[in-house]
Amino acid sequence: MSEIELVSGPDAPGGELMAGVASVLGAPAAERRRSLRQLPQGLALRLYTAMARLRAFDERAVILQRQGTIGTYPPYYGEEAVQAASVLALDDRDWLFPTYRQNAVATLRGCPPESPLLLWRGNPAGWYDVHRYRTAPICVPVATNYPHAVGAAWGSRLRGESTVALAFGGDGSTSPGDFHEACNLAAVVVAPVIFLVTNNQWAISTPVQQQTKVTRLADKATAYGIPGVRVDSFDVFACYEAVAAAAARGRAGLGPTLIEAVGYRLGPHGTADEPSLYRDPERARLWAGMEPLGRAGAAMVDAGLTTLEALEEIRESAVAEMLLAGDQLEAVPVPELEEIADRVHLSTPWTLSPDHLREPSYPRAG
Ligand SMILES: Cc1ncc(C[n+]2csc(CCOP(=O)(O)OP(=O)(O)O)c2C)c(N)n1
Ligand SMILES: [Mg+2]
Repeated sequence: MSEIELVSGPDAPGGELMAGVASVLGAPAAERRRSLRQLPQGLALRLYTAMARLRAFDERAVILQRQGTIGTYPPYYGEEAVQAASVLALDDRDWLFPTYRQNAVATLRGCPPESPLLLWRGNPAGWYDVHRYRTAPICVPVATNYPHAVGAAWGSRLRGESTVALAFGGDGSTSPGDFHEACNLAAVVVAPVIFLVTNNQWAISTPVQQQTKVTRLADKATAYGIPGVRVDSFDVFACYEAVAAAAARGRAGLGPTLIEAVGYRLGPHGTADEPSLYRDPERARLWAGMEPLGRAGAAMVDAGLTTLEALEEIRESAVAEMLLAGDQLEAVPVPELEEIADRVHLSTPWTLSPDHLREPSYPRAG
């Protein structure tokens, strides 16, 4: 397995930012092999498969966006490890609160991939059953999903259940008040919640150094009296350990954990974004060596857990699944006008009534 290329600068792989973060794949070869061989039977392949499926979804979604089949799309290339590890380290009864960046996590719990794709197509048929998959609707307003997760976790504790809730977010999401209020409340009510912050160093075009004066986002946990841990976001095995430990804390009645998954946004913010306008493409190229699927696969083969051919088969079947999902989108009927507001209000206000929406004077695009 090739070693990660070291570049200078505090925000580079191998630089200050990554110093001391929990890592399995970054350990010396003998230790890394030992750790992988000690994993529960089949876990490495399950993690790899989940990452491969997320990767195939993401790649297909970008193609569908370019073809005009879906509208805008926020790619998560490079963040598959955090997402796959989170889902697999939790029980299926635990709640997930994704943002736009983790828009396909419900597919790892059986939700058809067409659902999130239809959502990006603007078709309400893409609203999956949140109770069935224990996955909240993807959240676009930054940080508002943190208090939602605290509510779900607190509620489960009050009912005497053992479920935990995990909310995803980014470096930028640690600035708004919702994040701080959620951390504080969760600590005070001992809510079994995990705040999983992926520090990809960018909030659209704002670098993390301009976002906050805290170098290690996990340090923000100190202000609320909760543990803050740091983990390599490109290392699916380290992410798995971190989430499993945080979930165990929550279930043991010890309350919330903040996990900072440290990495770099390898792609654009969204399909309408052009990062070369505001950051050095060379830097992204250097971080690309940390890409989690290839990195995990190489280490698994090196440890004798699997073969390159077996991994290729996993990737091919994930791609085939996604081709099928993408092909079905255009056949899904466009819903009736009134369905658009169906799940927004308990009772639909007159401003969104079918009669009003069909008024010739109603403002329309174009
Ligand atoms: C409350 C709110 N303010 C601003 C925006 C516009 N916006 C969308 S994504 C984003 C950046 C978020 O960055 P980060 O939290 O680091 O997550 P990432 O996109 O890197 O996953 C912003 C400012 C928004 N969606 N919601
Ligand atoms: Mg970010």
